[in-house]
Amino acid sequence: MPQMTGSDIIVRLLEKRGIDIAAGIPGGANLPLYHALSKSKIRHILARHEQGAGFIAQGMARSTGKAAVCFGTSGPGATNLITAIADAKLDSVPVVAITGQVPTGMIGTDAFQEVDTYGMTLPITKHNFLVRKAEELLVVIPEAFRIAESGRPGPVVIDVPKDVQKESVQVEALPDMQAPVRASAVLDEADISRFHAMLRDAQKPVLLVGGGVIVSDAAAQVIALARKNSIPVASTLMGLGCFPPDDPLFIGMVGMHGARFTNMIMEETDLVIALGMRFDDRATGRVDAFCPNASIIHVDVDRSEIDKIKTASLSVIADLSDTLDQIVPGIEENPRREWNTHVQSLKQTYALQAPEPDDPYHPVHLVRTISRIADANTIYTTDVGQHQMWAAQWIQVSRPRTFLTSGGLGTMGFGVPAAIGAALANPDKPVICISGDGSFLMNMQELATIRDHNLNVKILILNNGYLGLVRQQQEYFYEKVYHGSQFECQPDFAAIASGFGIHAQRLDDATDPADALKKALNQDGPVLLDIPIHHGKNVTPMVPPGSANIVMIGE
Ligand SMILES: Cc1ncc(C[n+]2csc(CCOP(=O)(O)OP(=O)(O)O)c2C)c(N)n1
Ligand SMILES: [Mg+2]
Repeated sequence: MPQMTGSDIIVRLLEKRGIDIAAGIPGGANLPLYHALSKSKIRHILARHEQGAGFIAQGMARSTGKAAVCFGTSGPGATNLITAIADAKLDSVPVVAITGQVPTGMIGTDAFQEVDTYGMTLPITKHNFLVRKAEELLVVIPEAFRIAESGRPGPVVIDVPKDVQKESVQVEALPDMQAPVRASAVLDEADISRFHAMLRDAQKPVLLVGGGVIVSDAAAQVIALARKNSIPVASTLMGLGCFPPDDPLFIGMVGMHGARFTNMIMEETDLVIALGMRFDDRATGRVDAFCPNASIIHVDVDRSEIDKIKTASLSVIADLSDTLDQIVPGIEENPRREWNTHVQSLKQTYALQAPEPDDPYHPVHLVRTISRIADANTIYTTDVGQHQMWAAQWIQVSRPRTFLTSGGLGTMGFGVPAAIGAALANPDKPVICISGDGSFLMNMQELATIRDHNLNVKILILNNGYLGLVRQQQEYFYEKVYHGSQFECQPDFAAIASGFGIHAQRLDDATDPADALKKALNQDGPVLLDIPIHHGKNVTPMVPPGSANIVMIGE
């Protein structure tokens, strides 16, 4: 019966769980854990800020679907992780954050670097633990992974006091790591018939897919359902990638920055089949005016989402992939000629407008060029702002888990570290981070991490000298008073990246951006391009916050 310390138990169980990469930063309160890690095969990625470590874990988790791990010390280490944890909660990402805590005897004394990590993370985690004894880790670590990955995934925090990390206990045998529990369900025959009947009776059905389709690996079933019954498919921001964008049935992203035709079709539809989506306000606009003519079938693994925002006529609380396996076989083939002809004509008349081709530095042209020339296996990450919305509108995302974006929390600073995580977990795939000049500055210290591991990450900054999405709202809704949204100093991003040892270039009028993009994407290793764009370009159309989606301004 070997003696093991709490730290050894953590590390051995992480290894048993198949964790081979984990990001973090050490400090006084997690040094015993780091000492144990030094003897492990787990590849430690030294981030330069714990928020970076949290988003690196997210990049791994979002691109693979498997829970990923990050570490932080007590106090500021834990507070720095908070934003990434909250972000994972809102986008249902399985992250296990292991934080150091002051020794148990000092908890509650305002000890050096003490914060109540458990209390602070209670509302932003799926579950959290404060471990009091080393032997508890034998239960807590497997539980944390099971919870993070089961049903609707989410972040779990394990706060481990320093004395617990050091405590030595007899361990008979390490526990098995349990597989995540799928919320599989055998559907009620009555529900299946009701689903079929509602679809049969509908004249203008639409499938509305969200991030849950990706989480549940249900893209293939969604495609089968849509094609069998010729149902147009709209997506939320988080659902992008689960339906092929070039399929005529695809009608794009709904909501605040959706195309006109998409929101118009949602206005007309008489049946919304909402799959793994939660009626977020950026998708619905004014809720009572969202799909005003439609009945709703809502399938979601999380009971608390049902009837939370929109009341469903039929709801199924179960894993989507499982549900569709039972629903699709009984779906009738139906060409729905009239509805689809109408949808196509709206699509033609009210599609997103690409600007005239005279300005190659127009952000829409740039994003379309990136999408056209990038390798088909590319994983994209974005930051938050106009560039994110142009990316969502114009990048042809054709596979699940290849468009990683901070949807629910909308966190500037997400893009670069998430790209690192994606690159670490997918060494065979190119990674492109589309960022903005504001967002980039929020986690650019992770350029050092990129350099450490020579990651194949291309960072493309659409540089408008502004907090552009804020500027756009001020232009439309705040009397064109641009208070606090214009940057006075224009950092030399290429010089900064070079300072980190990363190949970089600032494009200018003399450079053909398509050429420069091609060269950058074909180059081995990390590259940063600082791409000037005109500050006055807006993301259109736009639904004014709080308005019905049918009220769209801009082209
Ligand atoms: C951490 C954080 N702070 C503030 C905001 C509010 N916000 C949303 S978009 C945006 C502007 C982002 O600027 P930039 O990265 O340059 O992107 P752009 O809109 O110019 O493309 C701001 C400040 C946010 N989303 N996240
Ligand atoms: Mg900007």
